[in-house]
Amino acid sequence: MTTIRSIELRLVGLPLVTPFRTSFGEMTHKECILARVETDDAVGWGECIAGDEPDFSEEWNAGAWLVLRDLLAPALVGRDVRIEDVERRLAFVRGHPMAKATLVNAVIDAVLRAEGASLGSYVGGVRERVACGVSIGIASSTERLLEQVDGYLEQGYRRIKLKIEPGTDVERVRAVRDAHADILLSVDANAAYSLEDLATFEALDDLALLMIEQPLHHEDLVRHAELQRLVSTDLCLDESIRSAAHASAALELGACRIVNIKQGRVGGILEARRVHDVAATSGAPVWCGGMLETGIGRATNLALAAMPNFTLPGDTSASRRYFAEDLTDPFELAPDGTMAVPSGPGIGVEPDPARLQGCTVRREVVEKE
Ligand code: SMG
Ligand code: MG
Repeated sequence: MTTIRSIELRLVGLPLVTPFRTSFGEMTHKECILARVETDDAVGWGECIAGDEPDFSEEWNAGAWLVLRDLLAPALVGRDVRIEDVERRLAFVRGHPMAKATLVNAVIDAVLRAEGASLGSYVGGVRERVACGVSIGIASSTERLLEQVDGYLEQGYRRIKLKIEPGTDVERVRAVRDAHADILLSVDANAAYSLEDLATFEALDDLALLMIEQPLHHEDLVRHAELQRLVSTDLCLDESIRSAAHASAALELGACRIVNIKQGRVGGILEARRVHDVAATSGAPVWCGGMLETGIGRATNLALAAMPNFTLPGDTSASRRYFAEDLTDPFELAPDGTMAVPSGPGIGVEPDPARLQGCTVRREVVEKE
C-alpha cells in the first residue's frame, strides 16, 4: 500500500513529422495530457489518448482535463491505493475511459516502479519483442501512397494499414495490393461507411485483406454482424470496443472476428487485459492499436502487446514515424520489423525533463487540500 501525494497534469504539444489524415480529419500536431503521479515511494506516468477534438470518440483534451483535475485526480490524491483498488476509486465517474486510463496507468506505473517490476511482466507478457505494423493516413494521390508504402516496407514494417474513406478506397487499396501481392494489408474506415456501401466492401473482399477495421458506426454492433455475414474478410472493431463487455458482445454477435485493443480506449491496462482474455477465450486474435502516442503511451502499449493473444502486428510504430524528437528516448524498429518491450521497472521509460518542459502548454497540480 502506498499513499498518493500529488498528481500533476500537463498538456503537451509536439509537431508531427507528416500530417495524418483519417476519414474524420487531418492532424498535423499531437496534443495530449500526461499525468505524473507521485506516491510515497515512486513516480508514475500515464498518457491520455484523447485528442484536440471529440472526433475519434466523445472524449477530448479540454474535457478530459476537467474530468481529471476536478473529479478523478481528487479521488486518488491523499489516499492509499493498491492496483486492485484504482478502477473502483474512479468508477463514480460514468464513462470517460480515456481520462480514467491516464490515472489507472500512472498509478500502476508508480506501484510497479516501487516494486522494481516491469509492466510487461505484470500483465503476463510472453515476448521480449513485438511485431510492428504502420498505419498510413489518406494520401494526396495513389502515387504518393505507393511511395509511402515502399518506404515503410523498406524499414521492415510487417503490416501496412491504409486509412480509407468513401471515394478514396477500393482503387487505392487495389493499387497497393497489385504492387505487393504478399504483404499483410488492412484498411481502417474509422466508422465512415454504412451498409449501403456494401458494393465497396464486396470489392475490398477480393483484395486478400487481413481485416477491415471499424467500417460502420461505432454504436452499431448489429449491422457490423450483418456485414460480417456478407463478406469473407475478417472485420475488426476499434471504436466500438470500450470495455471487455463490449468485446464479448461483439464477438458473441459475430460483429467482428478480430479486436483492436487500445488500452486508453477501454479505461487502461487492467481493462485491456480483460479484453485480451475475453478475445482469447473466443479464439479471436487481438492486436495493439495506436493513437500516435508519445514514448509514454508507446511504452505502455508495447508492454500490453507482449501478452500471448496479441498475435497480429500492432500500430506500434517507431518514434520517428511520428516525431522528430519524442519525449522519451526514441523507440526504434529493428530491420526485422520488431520493437523491444521495455524491461525496466514500470513502463521502463521516462520523459526527458527539458523536452517535457519545452513542449508543455498547460500544467496544474492536484494536491491534498
Ligand atoms: O498510432 O500509429 C498510430 C496511429 C494508428 O491509425 C491509427 N489510429 O483508428 O486506429 C485508428 C487510428 C486513430 C487515430 S486518431 C488520430
Ligand atoms: Mg482504428
